[in-house]
Amino acid sequence: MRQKIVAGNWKMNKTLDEANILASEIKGMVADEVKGNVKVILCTPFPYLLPIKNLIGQDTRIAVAAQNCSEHESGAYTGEVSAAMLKSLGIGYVILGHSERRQYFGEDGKLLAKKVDIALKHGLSPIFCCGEPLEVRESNGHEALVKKQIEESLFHLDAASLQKVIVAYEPVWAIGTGKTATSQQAQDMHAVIRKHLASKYGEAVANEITIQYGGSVNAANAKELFSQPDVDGGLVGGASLKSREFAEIIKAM
Ligand code: G2H
Repeated sequence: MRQKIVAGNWKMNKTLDEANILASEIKGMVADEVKGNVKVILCTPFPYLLPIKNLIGQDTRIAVAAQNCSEHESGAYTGEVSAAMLKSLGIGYVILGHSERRQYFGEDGKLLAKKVDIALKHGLSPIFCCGEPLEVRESNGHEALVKKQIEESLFHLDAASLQKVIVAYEPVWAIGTGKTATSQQAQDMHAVIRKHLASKYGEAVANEITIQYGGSVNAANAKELFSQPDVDGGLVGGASLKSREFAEIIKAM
């Protein structure tokens, strides 16, 4: 059975004190709620990775993830954080290719392929984001664009490496806008992504890949989204900053 994942992408929010409170509330609330095959991942800003990881302790149902890493191994790259550094903290996951990184930091498919490689080299599982902007959806180019994003950054991997990748489909028009894709729109795209992965890696491999939906997931729409057969969880932004709502989303999984 596929791993289900509910990840909270905190983006650039919270002070350390606020982050500690949020993580301990989530830890307390989800303790009895997380079902057997569901993993909760807290994607925190870099400075909070270690404190939040320590706060979570031995609870294997909750993991901590970074929101980005450098494409370089090490060296004179002021302000950057390497995959090796993350691994040395005991971090197991890293978000790569979030649309905000693509949009504000000019990250493209070629660069993301390098980041995917270096993350995997150091034993991190990439949470690889893909998704189309509004004008592409409106001109019906969404399937082609998302397939291209996947080809550019993942299709060079062998099957064993791909199996370590989590895919997050996040339509850009639904991010932080309060506009969610309908559960049918999400399901349709997730099925397209899985089929595309199957065309390269075969159905058995594609069927094992976790595909999360992201874009204005909240306590009210999570159940309907997560009930879709190819939606294996959520990458949650704004609603993951409120412990009670995030716990409701986890319960909906
Ligand atoms: C999409 C999502 C989290 P939000 O960016 O990755 O954010 O739920 O606020 O739309």
